[in-house]
Amino acid sequence: MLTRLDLRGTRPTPRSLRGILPRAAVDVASVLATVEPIIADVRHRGEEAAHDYSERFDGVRPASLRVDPAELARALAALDPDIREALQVAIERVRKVHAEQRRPDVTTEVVPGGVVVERFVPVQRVGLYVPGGLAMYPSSVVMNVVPAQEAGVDSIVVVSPPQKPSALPDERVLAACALLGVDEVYAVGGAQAVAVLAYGAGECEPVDLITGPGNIYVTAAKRAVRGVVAIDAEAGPTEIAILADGTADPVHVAADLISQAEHDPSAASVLVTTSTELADAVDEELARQVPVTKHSGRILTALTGPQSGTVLVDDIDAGVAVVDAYAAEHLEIQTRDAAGVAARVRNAGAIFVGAYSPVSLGDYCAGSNHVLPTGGCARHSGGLSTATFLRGIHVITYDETALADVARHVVTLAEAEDLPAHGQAVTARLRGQGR
Ligand code: HSO
Ligand code: ZN
Repeated sequence: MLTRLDLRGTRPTPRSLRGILPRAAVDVASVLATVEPIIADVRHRGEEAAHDYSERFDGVRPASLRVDPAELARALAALDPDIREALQVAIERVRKVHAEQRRPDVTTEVVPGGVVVERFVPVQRVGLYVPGGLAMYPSSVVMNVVPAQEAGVDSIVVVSPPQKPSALPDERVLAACALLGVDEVYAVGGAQAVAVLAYGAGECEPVDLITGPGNIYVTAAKRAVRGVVAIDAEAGPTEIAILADGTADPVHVAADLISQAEHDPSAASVLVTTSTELADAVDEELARQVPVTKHSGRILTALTGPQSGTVLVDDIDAGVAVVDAYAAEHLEIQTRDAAGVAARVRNAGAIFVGAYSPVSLGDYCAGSNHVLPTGGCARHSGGLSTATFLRGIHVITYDETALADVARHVVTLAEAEDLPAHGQAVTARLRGQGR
């Protein structure tokens, strides 16, 4: 079922690997021209424009942009008790991990009398995008809100597309907001939601940072407003790569490849293996499991698309080189000495180690975050964390002696850059001291 790329007997460089590995061609730039007028319109006409786009793209017109907090309470009261319990477990575990990511201030005495403190200060107001397209994502409410809360963000806003026929965001998304104590929720999705967050509209004041994944229009809109606000990352379709040897169980490998393909017809599932027997067995398993799973149509599209495939390698070292070049959003290691292999991987959004750590555990209840870099961005970025919502502010305090001791070096560097007034700002303080 999966297209096969046989790299055995070759020694591809990281650069050539980037060119030949399966990967979705996501062209965010190509939709910028579509989202820019939407953003401009919402910026100028505010709430009414947002409703117009909801009507056009979501097929419903919300009565108001802000969801009445009474609706949140109602959604929580109506939530299935099993879902509520599961969300509570997810929240507890995610909170446990993200609480430990808080960062104490760091004080460095550079010289006696010269101190630099790095103070970690939360962003004041953040907007969290929770998608609602092919699937509904109350779990993404947890993954965005908990790190923001643990960072100490004062003002947390959730936006999520209005659904038919209620014209409100999905019930479970509303309930998750209520469970987490978030009461500022707006019924808006797509590029228009990003515009509402960046510029403000109706009751919504502008935010300082927008996080959370969305479709290509949301991603393009985030790119368009970057600079006016900060964004976490540009999320593309979800990806799973599995590095496996002959010890892996093909039933599990197939199930995990299918699990992420379930998100989207353009999701990517990539198996990297040293074993042709495993590759064959996984193909057989896919042929058996896909037809009996609920969303078999989009799963089949994702698994047979050019973004998915099996890569055959000579040995685990070659496999590590392949997964490093691919830099998957989610990487599973299902090999002998999985922990040892995982320790050698440099590029991945999150690494799932051994037979009992499937990606879907991390999607919900491992305690780790599921908002992760896609499209190779794991080469330079990590996933959402408490640190995403913190800024390091350097606080510099030198006394007179400490300044005087380094003054001549400041003056020298200022003159080297032809910026003598920089030097004078130092010497003006030290005149008459014989220095
Ligand atoms: N795998 C998705 C997250 C998710 N899965 C939410 C299920 N619900 C991207 O990491
Ligand atoms: Zn998932």
